[in-house]
Amino acid sequence: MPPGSRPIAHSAGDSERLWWRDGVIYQVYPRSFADSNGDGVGDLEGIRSRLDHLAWLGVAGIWISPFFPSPMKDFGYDVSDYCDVDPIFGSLSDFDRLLRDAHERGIRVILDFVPNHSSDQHPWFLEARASRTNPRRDWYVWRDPAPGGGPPNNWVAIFGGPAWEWDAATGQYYLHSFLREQPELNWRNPELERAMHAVLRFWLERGVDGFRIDVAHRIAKDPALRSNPLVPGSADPGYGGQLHVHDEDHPDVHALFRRMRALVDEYDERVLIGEVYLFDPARVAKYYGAGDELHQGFNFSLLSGAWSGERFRHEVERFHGAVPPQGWPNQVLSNHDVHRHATRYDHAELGEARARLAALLLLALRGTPFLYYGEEIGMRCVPIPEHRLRDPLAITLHPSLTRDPERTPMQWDETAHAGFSSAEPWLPIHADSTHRNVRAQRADAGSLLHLYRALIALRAAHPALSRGAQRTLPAPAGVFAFERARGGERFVAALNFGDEAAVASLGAGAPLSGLCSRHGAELPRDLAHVTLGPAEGVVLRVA
Ligand code: TEU
Repeated sequence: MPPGSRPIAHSAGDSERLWWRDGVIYQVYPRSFADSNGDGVGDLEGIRSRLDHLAWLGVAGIWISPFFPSPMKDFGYDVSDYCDVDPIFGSLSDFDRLLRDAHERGIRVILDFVPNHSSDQHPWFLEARASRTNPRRDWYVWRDPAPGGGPPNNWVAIFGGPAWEWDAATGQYYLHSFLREQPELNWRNPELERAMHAVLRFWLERGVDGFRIDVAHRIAKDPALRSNPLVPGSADPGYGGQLHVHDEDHPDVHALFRRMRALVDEYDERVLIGEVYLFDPARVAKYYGAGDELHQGFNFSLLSGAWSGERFRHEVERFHGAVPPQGWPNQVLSNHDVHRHATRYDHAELGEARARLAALLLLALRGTPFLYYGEEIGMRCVPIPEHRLRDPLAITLHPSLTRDPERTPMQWDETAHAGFSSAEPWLPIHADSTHRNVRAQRADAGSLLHLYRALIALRAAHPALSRGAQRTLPAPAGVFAFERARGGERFVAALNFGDEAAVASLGAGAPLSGLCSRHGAELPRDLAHVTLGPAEGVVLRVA
C-alpha cells in the first residue's frame, strides 16, 4: 500500500462517531513500550508487534511520543530531522507498516509535533549559527547582549538556568526554553512557518491522523522580548519566580494555530491536540479559538493534586465550564512528564481500589480520555537509583525532578525484562512485573486490565457516555456523582474517593446495568440508596 492511502477499519452502527471525541487515546512512549531488536530501547516495530493488545483493549487511537532523528538529549523532544525516523526506533518503512497495521485494526495514529524548538544539531540550526548573515539565521531567536552585557532579558529555561545561550562565534545569544541543546524556533519568520507546515503535510500525506503539539503555548512570545515581572516575594530564581507574561501564551499564537488548523482541515478527520501547559482552564480554552484552532487543549488539572472527590469535581467542572461550546474537553491522569497516578494516589490498603476507581473516573467523564501506557495494568513508578538517572531534568535541575520513574518499560509478562526486551532495558523494570503484567491480568477476569477494557467497551457502546452532556449530582462528602445523558439514554456515576464507606442518593429508579469498580460487587438495586465502599465507584445505566 502506498503511503497516503488510508483504509481504516470503522466500528459499525454509529454513523455520528468521531474517533478523537468518542474514542479513547493511548499514549505510547516509544522508548519504553516494546523492543523488537534487543538493544534495550523500544522501537516502532515493537509497537506494531503489540497492536493486538491495543485493539483488544479497544482504544481508538495512539499518540506516539517523538521517534524522529534526535541526539536524545531530551529523549526525542530535541528533533534533528522532522521528516524521518531515528535509527534507534527503526525506519520510515517501519512507520508505514505500523500505520497500515494500526489502521487495519481501526486504530488511529497521532504523532508528536515539536514546533517550539529543534535540536541544536538540526541542519537548520547548524546553518543559523554559522553566521549572522546566514539565510536561516532568523529561523531561530538571536539577540545581542543587554546594553550592560549579559543575556538580553531575564527569561529562564524551564530546565534551569537562563533561557539564553551565548554563541561566541557569532557574538549573540540564542533563546531556549528548555535545554541549551533545544534552541527556540522563530515562528515569526514566514519561511520557518512554511517549512513547519511542510512537515505537517509530509506526515498527513503519509496518512497520520493528527498531532499532539508539544509546548503549544510558547511558540509565540513578546516580539520585543521584554523581561518578565517577578513574582512578588518569591525567592525562586527559576521558572516559578516569574510571571510568564512575555515568554508564553502570547496572543499572536492564535493566528499560528488558525493557519495550522486550516492546513489540517484540508484532510479528513485529522486532529490537533495541544500541550497548552497553562493551569488556568480559561487560558487553555482560548486555544480552541472559534472552533478554528486546536481540536483539544490538554486538561492537565488532574495530573497533580490531592485524591479528593471535591477536588476532582471542582477541576472537572472548571475545565468543562471553560471549553467553548464548539470545543470538546479531554481528561488525563498520567503522562510521560508526571509520576503515574497509581503511584501518586497509592495507599497501603486502598492502592489497588484507588487505581480501579481512577479508571472509572477517567472513562466515565465527559471528555476524551487519554491513557498512558501501562496505566491499564496499574503500573507504578520505579524508584531510579542516582547512577541510572537519564532524564535531563534530573541532571540539569535536581534528581528529585526526574521523570524516569514514569518512563520505565511496559510490563508485558513475567519473564526476564518483563517481555519488553531480550536485553537489559534503558531504564530498570519494576520488581512487581512478575505479577503485575499484561499476560497475568489478561488471564484474570477480575484484573484492572479487564476493568479498563470493560469501561472502554461501555463508553464505545453508549453515546451518552462517550459524547453525552454531564451534570453534577448532589452527593455526600468524598463522593463525586454525575449524570451523563444524550437523547433518551442516561448514565449516573457515583465515585467514592473517601477512605470510609458512603451512601449516595441519586434519585428514583433502578439501574438497568453498569459496572462497579470492585470486581464481583453486586450493582445497587435502588438509585436512592447506593452504598459505596472505601475507594469504590459505580457507573450505572438508568431508565
Ligand atoms: O513538556 C513541556 C513542559 O513544560 C514540561 O517540560 C514540564 O515542565 C516538565 O516535564 C516538568 O514536569 C514538553 C514535553 O512533554 C516534555 O517531555 C519535554 O521535555 C518538553 O516539552 C520539551 O520539549
